[in-house]
Amino acid sequence: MGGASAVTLATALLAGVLAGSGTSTASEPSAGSGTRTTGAADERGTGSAAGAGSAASGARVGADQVRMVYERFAPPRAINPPRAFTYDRRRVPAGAGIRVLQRAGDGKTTVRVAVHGLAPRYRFGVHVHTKPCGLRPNDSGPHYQNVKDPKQPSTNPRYANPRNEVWLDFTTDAKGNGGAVSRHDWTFRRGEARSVVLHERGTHTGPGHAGQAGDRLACVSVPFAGSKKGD
Ligand SMILES: [Cu+2]
Repeated sequence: MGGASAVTLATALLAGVLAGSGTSTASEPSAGSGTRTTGAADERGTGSAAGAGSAASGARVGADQVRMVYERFAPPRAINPPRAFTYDRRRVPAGAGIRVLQRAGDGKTTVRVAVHGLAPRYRFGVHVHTKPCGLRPNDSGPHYQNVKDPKQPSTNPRYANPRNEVWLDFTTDAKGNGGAVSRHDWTFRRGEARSVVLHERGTHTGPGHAGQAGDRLACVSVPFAGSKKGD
């Protein structure tokens, strides 16, 4: 199948974005140059591209489950809604791109996010949320927590911390590229991790407002693989 090679390519692309510097790799579709023709093949290569600039795929590589999503942000619209919403076109312009790659297996989860075309030199708070994106910024629900805080919304650092939640805060470079990676020794409960949300500032860690990061600027729906049964 083409899945494994597509995933390998995606990893290489992410590495290119994450490397960050002013030079974009030849294979990265649009991080630097503004042209996006060269990268078309990698999107199509998954065999499940849903249209220009939009792709999602799932695969198994060895014992690991892999999910990969690439989307371009678009403003909310009720008819034919996008999978990636921007609620703030100043900091997340329409047409900016986001790629999310998840690997899960052996009781561990790795999530990588890479973006291009966002506001330059800007600190975004970024987390995995429990519901898909929607027309309203809050549709994506609360943060995914491995151990759920009985008190919601959760602002207790015992629960709202980057070990119990998936935080992917990053600061964009001068070109608006950025990315982050998280690793956890647990896996998602199936169907309970559904999106990645970009917030207006880096994530707080102190008591009373831990996990908070200001307004939700943008959101991409991701059907994260989960191997753990729900509670
Ligand atoms: Cu969040």
